[in-house]
Order: sequence, then C-alpha cells, then structure tokens
Amino acid sequence: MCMIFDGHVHQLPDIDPVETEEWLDSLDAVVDRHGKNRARYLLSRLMARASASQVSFPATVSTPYVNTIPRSEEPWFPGDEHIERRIRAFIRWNAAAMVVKANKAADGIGGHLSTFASSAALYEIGFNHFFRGKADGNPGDHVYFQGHAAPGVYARAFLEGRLSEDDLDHFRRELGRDGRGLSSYPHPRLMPDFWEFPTVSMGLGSLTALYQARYNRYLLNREIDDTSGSRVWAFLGDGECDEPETLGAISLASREQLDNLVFVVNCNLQRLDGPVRGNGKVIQELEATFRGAGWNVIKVVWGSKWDDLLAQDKDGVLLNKMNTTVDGEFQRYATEPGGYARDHFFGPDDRLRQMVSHLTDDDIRNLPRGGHDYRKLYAAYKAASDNLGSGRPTVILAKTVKGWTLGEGFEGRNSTHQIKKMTKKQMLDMRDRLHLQDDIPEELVDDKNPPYIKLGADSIEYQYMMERRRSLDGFVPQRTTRVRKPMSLPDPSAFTEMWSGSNGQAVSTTMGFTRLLRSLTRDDNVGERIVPIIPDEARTFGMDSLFREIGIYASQGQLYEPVDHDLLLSYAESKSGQILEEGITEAGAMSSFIAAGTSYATRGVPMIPFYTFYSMFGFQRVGDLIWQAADMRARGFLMGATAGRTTLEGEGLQHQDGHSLVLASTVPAVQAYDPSFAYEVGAIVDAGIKRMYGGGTPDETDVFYYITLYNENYEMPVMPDTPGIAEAIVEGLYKWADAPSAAGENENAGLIPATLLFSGSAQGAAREAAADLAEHYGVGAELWSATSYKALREEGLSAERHNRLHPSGERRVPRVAQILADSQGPITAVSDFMMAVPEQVMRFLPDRTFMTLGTDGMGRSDTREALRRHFEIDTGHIVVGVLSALLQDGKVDASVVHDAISRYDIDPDAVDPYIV
Ligand SMILES: Cc1ncc(C[n+]2csc(CCOP(=O)(O)OP(=O)(O)O)c2C)c(N)n1
Ligand SMILES: [Mg+2]
Repeated sequence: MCMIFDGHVHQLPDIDPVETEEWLDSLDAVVDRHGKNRARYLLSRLMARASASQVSFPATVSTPYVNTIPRSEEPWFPGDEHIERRIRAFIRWNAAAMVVKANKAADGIGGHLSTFASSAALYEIGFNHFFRGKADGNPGDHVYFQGHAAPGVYARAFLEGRLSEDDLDHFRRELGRDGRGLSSYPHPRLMPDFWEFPTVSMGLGSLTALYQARYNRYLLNREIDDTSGSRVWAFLGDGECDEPETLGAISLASREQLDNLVFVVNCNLQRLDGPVRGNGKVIQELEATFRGAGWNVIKVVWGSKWDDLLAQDKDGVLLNKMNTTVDGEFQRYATEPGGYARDHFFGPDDRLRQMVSHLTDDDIRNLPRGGHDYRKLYAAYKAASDNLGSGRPTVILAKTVKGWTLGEGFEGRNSTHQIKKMTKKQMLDMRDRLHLQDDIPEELVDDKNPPYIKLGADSIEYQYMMERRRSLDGFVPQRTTRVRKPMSLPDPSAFTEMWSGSNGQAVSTTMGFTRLLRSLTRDDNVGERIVPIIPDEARTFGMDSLFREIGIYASQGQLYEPVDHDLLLSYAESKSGQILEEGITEAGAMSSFIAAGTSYATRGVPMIPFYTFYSMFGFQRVGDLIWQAADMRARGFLMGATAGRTTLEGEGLQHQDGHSLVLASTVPAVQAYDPSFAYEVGAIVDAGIKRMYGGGTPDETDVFYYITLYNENYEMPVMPDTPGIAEAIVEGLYKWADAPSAAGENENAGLIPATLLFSGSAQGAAREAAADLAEHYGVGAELWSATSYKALREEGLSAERHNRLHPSGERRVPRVAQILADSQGPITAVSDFMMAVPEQVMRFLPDRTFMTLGTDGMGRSDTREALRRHFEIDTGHIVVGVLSALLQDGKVDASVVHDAISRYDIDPDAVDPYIV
C-alpha cells in the first residue's frame, strides 16, 4: 500500500491543503490515542465506504485473517442441519471403510483418507445445495473434484444407490469383474459413465476448469449453445496451488469476466510431506494473489463458535493473534490437546486467556475451522453463486484440518496424506466422533472388513438426499454422451482442393492445411463447429489469412481500430469470432483443445478443434495435458507445425523438433501422422472427422489426431488414383512410385532392387536419391510414403499378441509385413525425426535389412541443406544408406559405397551428430 501512495500520491494535485492536513492530523491522533489497530480499522471502513460510493480505489490485496462474510451477513441456511450432518457422517464413514478394506484386501493398493476427510463439508454443501445435474437433457454444472477426494465421491454415490457394495469393494481393483472397478481417481477413460474431468495430476484440473468456463462463454457468444445455466466448480488443494498451472491463468479468468467460475481451495495447510506454508499463511498469500488478479475472494477461516470470541475482541488482540500466527503453528493446534492452544495461542495475553476461560480444553480443540462449518460454507457458496453478473470469478479459500474426524493419528499429522489403514480402535474412535454408535454396532467394527452404512429407501436421510438431488437436476458426477446439438459430417467438397495438387506451385503442407481449415469453416454442415486454436503463431503458419474471414474471438468485441484495419488480413477481433487466439500459452491452448474436444460429452455439442502449434512446444511442453486429453476422451486435431529437426531453418536447438512423434507414440489414444503431401493431410483429416464424429463405438471414436505440418515449399502432387489409396494413407504406408526403370535399351533389366520409405519433408531427398541411385548405381529403389509408423506398429503389436496367445490358431501377419511383401530389396527409411520413429516397425520385418536414417541429436541453426548434411539425411546420405543396406545384403561391393561417399563429398569421420 505504502508503495502505491509513495509512488504516485505526490504527483496528484492537492486542491485543498488545509483540509488534507486536517485528515492527516486526525489519523495521527487516532494512532497516538488508540493505536495502529484502530487506525487500520478506520481506514478499512473508509475504503469500504469509498467503494460503496463508487469512489474507485486500488484494491488492497489482503484483508485480516477472518471470514470475508461476517456473521451478520450470513444468509438463512435453507437445509436441515441435523440430517445433513448425519449424511456427512455416513459418507465420511463409508469413504474411510472403503479405503481401509481395499488395503486390507490388497496391501499397497493405496487410496486416501485424509484429503476427503478435510473436504467432506466442502463437497456436501455443493451436493445438497448447489451442483446442478443433467436431468432432462440439461448439461448441468461442471464439477472438477480434487483427485484425492475420490473416495468421498464414491461413498456418496453408494448412499444414493448409484454404486453397489461390490463396486466399493472394487475400489482400485479395476481388473476383476470385466474391468469395472472404481478407478483410483477421476478418470473418464476408465469410468466413462461417471467421471467427467480428470484432475489428479496437480494443477491440470484448475487450469482446464478455468478454460472450460471460458469455453462456455465462447459457445454462448457464438450462439452455438446457451451455457448460461452452467457453472464451473473446481476443487483444489492448497499445496496444489504451488503448481504453475494452478495459478498461471487466473488473470485470464478475470479479464474474460468469468463469473461462471468458482474455485474452492481446500486449505488444510498441508500437502503430502508437511505444511504448505509452515512459516507463512497460505490463505493470506492466495488471497493476495487472487485479489491482485481481480477475483472475488471469499475466505472461510473460522467456524461459528469463533464468532462469539471475535465479538468480545474489543481491543483487537484476538485478531492480532490470528493475523500473526503462522500456519505451522495452526497445524500444531490441530494435533495437540486443547490445553496447548490455551497456553500458546490464547495464553500469552491475559485478555485472550480470559476470553476462553469458560471453555474446556476439548471445547478449545474443537473450535472448528470455517471449512468444517456448513453454515459458513453455505454463505460462501451462495455469495459465489450470487456473484453471477458481477464479471468476477470467485475463489473460496476454506480453512480445514487435514484428516478431520479421523482421530488423533490422522488430524494434522505430517504423514496423514499417505495413511491408508486404521486400527480397530481408530475406527471405533471415528465412529464415536461421528456419533454413529447407533448405526454401527461395536462388534461389527474391525480393521479388516468394516461395514458400510446403507440407507433404506424410506430412511429420512435417503429421502432428503434424493429430494435435494432431484431439485438440483439429478446426480453429480455423471458423464453422458447424449448429443444435444447434432452435427453432420462435412460435405466432401470441402476436401476437393486437397486432392488436386498445387499445379506447379511450390507450397507447404502447412499452407495446404490452412486452405483445408478455411474450407471446413465454410462448410454448411460443420463450419460453425470448427474451433481453430492458436497460441500466437498464426502468422508463422500463414493462418493470419483467417483473422478477418472468421474473426478472432474476443468476449468484449474489438474496442479499438486495429493498426492494420485497412489491410485485407487485418487483426479482426469480435464477440462472435471463431478463432481462439490464445496468446503465448501452450498450456492454455491445450486446455481449450480439451474443452472443445470433449464438448460432445460435457455439453452434448460436438465441436472439432484444430489446435495448431510449434510442434516442439507440443508433446514435450504440455505432454501431461495431452495425456489428460486422452483420459478425458477428447476428440480433435493437434497440428504440429514447423515440424522436423532440419526443415525449420535457422531456429536451432530449442525449436527444431525431431522427437514429438516419439513422444506421440506413448499416448494410446493419439493417431500420429507424418504426411508428405497435401492430399495425405486431406485424407487423414477426412478419415479422422468421420472416425471421431461419425458415430461408432467409443473404443474407436474417442481418439485424437496428431499431424505434423512442415514449412518447406514444394509442388504438391495430385492424389494418385490408385484404388484404396485414402485407406492406405490412414493405415500408414503405401507405394508412392515404382522403381525407376533403367535408361535405354536395358529397361528394367539389371537394376538392383531396393525399397525406400519416406515421411514428411524427407520426401524430397528420398525422391532425388532414388533418381541418383538409378542413374549412377544401377539401383532401382521403389518409393513408399510412410504416413504413420505408430499406426503400423500398433496393428503389428496386436497381430503379434494374437499369435503369442493363440499358438495353434491361424497366424496373423502384421499389416506392415503384408504391405511390404511386394517390395524388394533392403529397406531404408528416412524422416526428419529420430530413427526411433521408423524403428517402430522393424520388429515386424525380421527377414529384411532395415536401415534407418533420422535426425538423432540436438538441433542447430543453419540452412536446410547444411542441417540435412549434418544429420545425415540429405540425398547423398540416403544414397549411401541404400547402398550400405545393399552391401549388407551382399548385393553390391564396399567399393560402391565408397564411391558414393566420395561422390557426395561425405566426410566419413565427421563427428556423430548425436553426440555434439
Ligand atoms: C503433478 C503432480 N505432482 C505430484 C503429485 C503427488 N501428490 C498427490 S497429492 C499431493 C499432495 C496434495 O496436497 P494438496 O494439494 O494440499 O491436497 P490435500 O490432499 O492436502 O487436500 C501430491 C504431492 C500429483 N498427484 N501430481
Ligand atoms: Mg492441502
């Protein structure tokens, strides 16, 4: 604050110095007479009044360590406090019983007790009063549960009758019962009818929730879907807030006025190893961060019983103690008997000690924190809901105790996150603590097979729960793939341009793709459903041509006339713009891809995202989000532009990508392609749209595509009219050209056969090498385009597996071996990626010499030509590679290889590019 005033106040005009002096003197007098606390109080009141009178003022970033909503402003609690407490107790019990049983049945199976124990009330308030379900085909709210709190969500679904006892007994044991167990965490891939949002990789839940809220606004502003009835709730841990992804995009939420978004941070002050901020105050720190970013921050620090104490705090000593006690100390109060807090928190100051003299030690220990107080939470959630229309996203910072109600061995202990077992005594203590003596007879409690509490259909609690859920539109979470707004497939004419080649013009596959993207956006069937996503690289990819045509999405429209307004390609922002121009955030762009790519399920509105990025900043930069997209069953296209280690000239080591296809091979749902020609890109996108959006079973459709795009210009050939070519491109390999015939009379006679596979931009050198091989060495190399080694590998592995497990059945021949059966001679495979990419199929061709040429090593800045020489994938090196393979097969002499080495001026002793 002082900084702000020091910085600018002296530059402002003082129109009445006498009045100014009076105010300052009054302040001095208050400080002298009543102290700094009083002065602070008066200033706060002045600021509150200023804000109420619309006197704008820079927001303070932190407020005292008390609840944001005072008792006097708490709304009426509309629920039945008693019944809700009983339900919470049942759920707490069942969640713990489920984890304990799982670990008894299979030691080491894991699960978490303490996270949910700290957040039970945070969720139950939501379930009973706020979260909207999907009844009557509504999309409902989008709720992101903290991954480690999953046991509590299962426990509730069990009470609701959605899961059976047998289901709970299969928590983390997913492989029995036809693979229908309960997944460890929220995984739509594993429980596609239940979980919607994968959250357990810390930081990704909050980031993707934020972009989901933004995406909802995008759908609304583009008038594709009315999303105004859906709120996004994201539950996260306080430790999780240290992930850059958690807080990294919060300013976008305020900039975009996402008042449909609520974060609830479970501030139990602990993470896995110990305190989140032992020496500080995580709630205060988060408050400052969120307020600074323009969020509506609601702190729920203290439970109702503290209100009486605060009311007695006439001279501010309690507040001062609250403000100055660090989290490590608060954690300690949760583990020690109440006498400890009496001595250490209240004790040192007589006025404070006096304040709690009427309380027993147990009373003191059980003075609950705000996050365990349903009334405080209800007030906070209600305020967050009522905040709609304010333009500000809300964060609720709820203080809790990690392991709350689990008993002494758990509450506030540093090891609590990982304890999965309870002794009989601990279970009994918990039962008593939850007042469940009448529900669970002592003799049934044991540490091996604790009983679950079941509710009869006519029990008051069951009736209450069901009535609550009915009035909130049904169960949460629930994933459906019911289509609310159907979409048909694009008209084939959208692809026509791709088939016809570039007519002598030199263009890149990126340019080809941009044309395709444009014609898809113009297509009557899918046009409005296309979501182009770009993280500030449109100009690099030549996509700025789309700016004006389809508009850049901007929730506020365009409030200025752009500098290039008179140009055809001006930077045109609009409220109904189609392009998500994300700025420099690959993680944000990927989150938009996930929101759009799962829209078919989350909203029942299929959308087709095309996220185009620097391929280097894809898999290795946001690989975890890509994995999350696979978990969430996203559909769409990831376009890895400026691909290749040598095709992108001049950029060097941190830009040139020779390995994204290796990383792509690790994600089962990813369909990875490395096309050379525009018509191949067209065939892959065409087939991809049909596969993902044309129906079919989820196993086939819930995939997404990774397609490399290069910026090298060459003539794009017309699509060959070979029957079945489109299918062959999708399968991953097809013959592109026969071997050149020998010149002159000896046509076809005497040429030594060889097979050359190329991918992506390696096509140019491969074609030249084939011509040179025929001309200089009498070698006839057939040219094959290998569009997807990943697809070939996966098919091959499945054939191999079939053969392994069916020893006397008919042997399946991997498709790649079938396809290459008619090729001749040794195989040489070349691409602008690491050799590991073509090597994916080597195992299926045991009888063939298989030579790989690739770009292993770290990138360099230079020309394409120099780079290809350095990485040994240029024409000369391909010729040498093929000849060397022929030497291996005994078809040529070493002297022939020597000849080629000197013909192409290759230094055989040049340093290995992999190690420099
Ligand atoms: C990216 C990532 N890193 C590490 C972990 C392992 N991990 C799981 S829970 C946890 C601690 C979580 O603490 P917090 O966010 O405070 O949640 P709490 O359980 O306390 O509510 C850690 C480190 C993870 N799940 N994801
Ligand atoms: Mg925590």
